[in-house]
Formats: sequence, C-alpha cells, structure tokens
Amino acid sequence: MNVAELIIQCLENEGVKQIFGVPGEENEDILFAIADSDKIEFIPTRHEQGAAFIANVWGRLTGQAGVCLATLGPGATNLITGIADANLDKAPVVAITGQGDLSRLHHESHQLLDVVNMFEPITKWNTAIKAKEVVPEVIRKAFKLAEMEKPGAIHIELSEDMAKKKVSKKINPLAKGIVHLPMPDKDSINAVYDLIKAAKKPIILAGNGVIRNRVSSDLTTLVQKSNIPIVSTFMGKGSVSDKHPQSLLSIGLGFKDYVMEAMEKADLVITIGYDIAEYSPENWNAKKGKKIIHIDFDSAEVYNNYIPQVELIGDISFCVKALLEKIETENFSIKDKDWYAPIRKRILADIKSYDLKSKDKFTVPGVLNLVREVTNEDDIVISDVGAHKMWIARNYPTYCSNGCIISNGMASMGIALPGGIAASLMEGKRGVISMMGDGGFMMNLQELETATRLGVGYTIIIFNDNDYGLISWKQERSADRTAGTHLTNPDFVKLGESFGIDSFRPKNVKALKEILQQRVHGKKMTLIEVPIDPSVNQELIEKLKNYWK
Ligand SMILES: Cc1ncc(C[n+]2csc(CCOP(=O)(O)OP(=O)(O)O)c2C)c(N)n1
Repeated sequence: MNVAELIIQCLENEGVKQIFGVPGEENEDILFAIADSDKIEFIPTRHEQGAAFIANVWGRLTGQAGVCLATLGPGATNLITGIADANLDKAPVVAITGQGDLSRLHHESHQLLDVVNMFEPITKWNTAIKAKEVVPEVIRKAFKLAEMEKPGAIHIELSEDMAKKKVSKKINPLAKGIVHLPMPDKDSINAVYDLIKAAKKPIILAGNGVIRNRVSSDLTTLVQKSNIPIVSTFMGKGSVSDKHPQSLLSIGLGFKDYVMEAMEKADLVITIGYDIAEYSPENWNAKKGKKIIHIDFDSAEVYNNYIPQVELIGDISFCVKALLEKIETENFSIKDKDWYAPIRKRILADIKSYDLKSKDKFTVPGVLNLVREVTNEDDIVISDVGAHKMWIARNYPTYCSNGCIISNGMASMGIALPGGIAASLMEGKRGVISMMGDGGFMMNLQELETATRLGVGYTIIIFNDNDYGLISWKQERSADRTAGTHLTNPDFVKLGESFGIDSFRPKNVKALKEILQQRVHGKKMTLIEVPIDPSVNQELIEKLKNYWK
C-alpha cells in the first residue's frame, strides 16, 4: 500500500462517496487509488472552482465535508474562490492538492507555488503531509475540524513523491468518536430567560447556525409558545417556516426594508447561530442601543454595534431546547402579541404585489412568485449572487431548513450552477432549482457538461438583463449612473441545447408557468432563460424611501 491508497482508505472511513476535481500529473496516485476504491468515485469537473462549489454546497446540505481535488500551482489557485467561499459561509469542505516532489520545493520550479501559505488565510486548518505515518491523523483531523462547529474549509497538500511512498498495512484509519459540545448551565439559561421576560418587544434573529444544526423544530415550538417573532438572515432562511404567522421573513439588504421596522421596534434581539460575516449589526443596531442576547457556538465578536448583555455559548440546539423548557415551565409568552403582525402583513402584501399578469414583462420577484407556486415545501432553491439574490432573499418565502441556499458570507458569484449538481446528487426526491444572473451563469457554465455527464436533473433559471445587475443597481443608487457593468450574451437556449440540455426562452407568463410545472420535478436538466426588466430594482428603492419618509 502507498500513501495515496492509505489516504483513500481514510476517506472511505470518513464516509466520503464522491471527490470532485480536475486531475493533474502530480496527483495521479490519488486518482489511481480512487479508481481502485469500490466506495469512492472521482467526478471530473471542468474547472476546479466548479469542484470546490459542488463540495461546498454538498457540505452545507449534508453537514458532511464535501471533498475536492486539484493539482499543484494553477489547479490550486483555481480552487481558491470556492474554498474561501466555503470557509466564510461555514461549509465543511476538505480540499486536497498535489505538489511537486519534496526534492524540488526549495528552488524555482515548474508550476511551483507555496500553496500551503496561499491557503492559510482562507481555511480553518491547512497542512502538507510530510511523513507517511501521519496520514490517519491528518485525515481524521481534517474531517473533524471541517465538520465541527463552526465548520469550514480544510486544505491538505500531498507531494508527488510522498503519495508514492510505501506504508505498512498495519497503519489504519482512526476511529471517529462522538463529540458532545458544551452546554450552558441552568443559571445561564435562567439569566437569559430573565432578560427575555423583562423585554417588551423581543425578536429572534436566526442565522446559518440554526440551519446547520437542524434546530428548526425546537425553535418553531419556542417561537410558538413564547409569541416572539423571528427574522432570519439570508443563510438562516427556513429556520422557522415563513408560513408561520410569527415569521417576518429575511433581513439582509443593504438598504432599509420593511422588516427593519421590527428590528427598530424591538427592545431585545436574541441572535441564534448568527454569523456576523453575513450581515453586519451596524445595519440593525446603528444606534448601538439594542439589548442583545447572543446564542452561538463561539463567543461574540467584539464589535461596536454588537455588545451582548449575555452570551450563551455552546451547543445551540441544547440552548434552544433548554430555553423552550424554561418557557414552557414558566408558561411564558410576551404580552404584546400584535406589534409585529402588521409588519408581516406588509411584507407578504409587498411580495404578492409582484405577481405577474399575463402581458407583463418578466421581473425577478414576479418569476419568484411563479416558482414558489409550482414548488413543493421542501424543494431546494440555490441562489447565485447578484440583484436576483437580493430578491430571492427578500421575496422567496422558505418553508424548511436548506430550502434556500444562499452564499452570503463570501457571496461569490458562480456558486449556483455547480451547487445544483451537489443538491441533485444527494436529494433524491426534492426538486432543485438553481437561479442565477447572466453574469454568474457565464462564470461556471462549463459545469453544464459535468451535470449532463453525471445524468443529474435540475432546473437552471438565468435571469438575463445583459448586465452585472447588482452593481448597476448600487451605482445608480449612489451616483445615478453606471460604469463597467453592461454585457452582451450568447444565445443561452442554443448554448444549453449544445450541451444536450432542454432549453427554453418563454415568451410570456403562461409559457413560463407551464415550463416550470412540467420541468421542476422532472429530474431532467432544464435551462430557462428569462429576459428580465430590472426597473423593479430602482422602484423598490423609491418605494422604500417613500415609506420611511
Ligand atoms: C466572483 C465575484 N466577482 C464579482 C463579484 C461582485 N458582484 C456581485 S454581484 C455582481 C453582478 C452579478 O451579475 P449577474 O450574475 O448578472 O446577476 P444580477 O446582478 O444581474 O442579478 C458582481 C459583479 C462577486 N460577488 N463575486
């Protein structure tokens, strides 16, 4: 057995089923070892970024680290965006890169980059395998750290000569133990409860941690029993179903939306699993006066606008359960139950106002209403990054955990198309729709071939405005002009068809609805180009400006 084979044995032990990546000369031993494994399959992608994004979304959806592979130098640099995105979005990912022989690392050499140093700022842990005996420890540590709260990206470098080294068959993968996370004691729970009891208008701000830790069920009961309303960050969408009368949907736009009224009125914000990378507290605590309870795995970042009265650090599912028990024992619920109801009503009415009439031009929020109409509660929408993401976050009610995947820590364009592959590979029955702008589509469209080769089936919606729309939107807001944003595009329908994908450009609302109805649960690759009218973007700003006057 060689080191590469031992690594694959260790990956099998971690439950890895697929490794996504691009081969290189320096990682051939790993590829041969995968080919000889009956548990792990190598899935070649058309760009390392695609592989990293597939692993990233796989990690987010399953809680188990997605694995990607690249060669040294250019392969490793191509991985960077997807890996950094996983790290800032707290998605468990393990990336393995090849490297030249140890004998040539000390001088200038073909494709040689200091990859370990390069990955240092974008990973949770990062190492090179320098001795064959350490393989089981390195792989176990990689998966343990990648998957443990808060999850993130790990990078392991394997040089070509190390991969070939012979190892004793007596070296085995390490066993996995059960990790119990710390649980706050009764006094701390009581202290938090006392603060909640003293508040008149408490509100819960649920983040990505709630989704990662599958806390939705207990959180829903807590919300219900206490009458406390809830808002979620973009990555916390679905923490509590948006059908629930206490859900005020999502917060996170760079300008003041209706939901902000609830944050302004609230005298106590209870954050649960909230990652500051996602949405700065400056947005909702500009005056710094809010009382805050911080419930998370890590202590709160020191931040001018985020100074919690109490922090409950530990296993957030335990914290929510313990708080729920206390609330039930004390038979507690907030007295003023109606302060947030009109806000929810306004948010829902606003979403509804974008319903498309038969002759209307397509708009992103209008199309989202159609999508929501034809999708099941537990279907998966994956958003790319752009103006459409703002609309998806704001206007797409989400009814379950991981019902809407958004990258909002790193917020990198290009995630949605490859992300759809991950979701389709794992989620047998759930329909999967990846939505993106023309800009984001063109960043990773090469993975259409990966998707068709794999035989996965999901729906791609391209909102086409021939523009880097979000940037135009922002520029228009700040300077009433645009620069460097306008694009031209190929014929997306012909392009999709050239990959053997059924592709559509619906002419009207009825046609789009019919296509969605027929295709979303059809498990066949589908590409829909929707030419959109972006004027709703600026109109939203005006509408909100008038509202807040
Ligand atoms: C990789 C990457 N490059 C640049 C950006 C900055 N950026 C954010 S949104 C955006 C425009 C997105 O355009 P498009 O994909 O067409 O979507 P739209 O905004 O039109 O909905 C850009 C350039 C980014 N987030 N990620």
